[in-house]
Amino acid sequence: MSMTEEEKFRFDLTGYLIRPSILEADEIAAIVDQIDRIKHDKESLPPEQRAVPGGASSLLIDHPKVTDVLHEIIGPNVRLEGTFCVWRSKGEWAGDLHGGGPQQIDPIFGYRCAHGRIHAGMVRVAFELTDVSKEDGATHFIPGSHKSNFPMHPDHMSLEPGKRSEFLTSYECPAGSAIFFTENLCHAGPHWQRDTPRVAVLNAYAHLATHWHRPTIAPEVMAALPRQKQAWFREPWIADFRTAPATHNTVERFVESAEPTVRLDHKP
Ligand SMILES: O=C(O)CCC(=O)C(=O)O
Ligand SMILES: [Fe+2]
Repeated sequence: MSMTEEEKFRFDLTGYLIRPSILEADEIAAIVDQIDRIKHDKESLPPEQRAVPGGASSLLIDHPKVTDVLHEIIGPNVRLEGTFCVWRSKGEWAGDLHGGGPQQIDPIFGYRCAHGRIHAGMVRVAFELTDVSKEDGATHFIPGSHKSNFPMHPDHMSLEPGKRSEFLTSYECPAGSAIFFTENLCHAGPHWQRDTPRVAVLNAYAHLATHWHRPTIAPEVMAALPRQKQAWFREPWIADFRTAPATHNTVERFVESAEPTVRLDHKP
């Protein structure tokens, strides 16, 4: 299932896109259980499942209904370069509005569309693992701000009730939905409003040639992933010119090699 023309139009116009209900009920339950244990009872999990993207959540690395969108809006060569999970209780939040405007997160991670193709530098995918309503306080967006020609105006940067931009919006979706957004879109993770927690996994994908987040995945988590999933964390390079013709850093080449993923032994 590739991206429809309507989905492309929508993503380009607004900077985000929802694919509802891409996960099955048993998949959702397994990932929710894993995140519950990660946050509240880590020791009950084997070491390789004590963080995303290990264990049940590894399903999300390369879910086909996500990868086909990424290949359309980033390009054929994509890496997964950062991931985290949330168990957000009422009143907790991730932060203020950020991104948006002409400067973009950095030009190399910028949002472009040329000759009918979208080239988004960095794309976040939020996997919502509970039903979400617009009032709950999931990720909020200023639609269109990813290609705004003027810097974000202070009048549109508040999350305070009564002071919010008329353009600020969020989404409603069933559990198991994926929300894609370019990191250049002005967005925020506001205070969670619901009595039951927001349970979600947020992955950041980027072009194979770039690297924004320093890798922080635990080596034991990475080592336990199948080679095909490890390939999403391969080193950020395109071509090796020591061979003729040049060797390209494809998934197939990585899978057949004994090469490690990106270095993971950094201390903060
Ligand atoms: O937690 C959220 O809802 C948004 C977090 C955020 O800013 C991001 O994922 O880039
Ligand atoms: Fe963000």
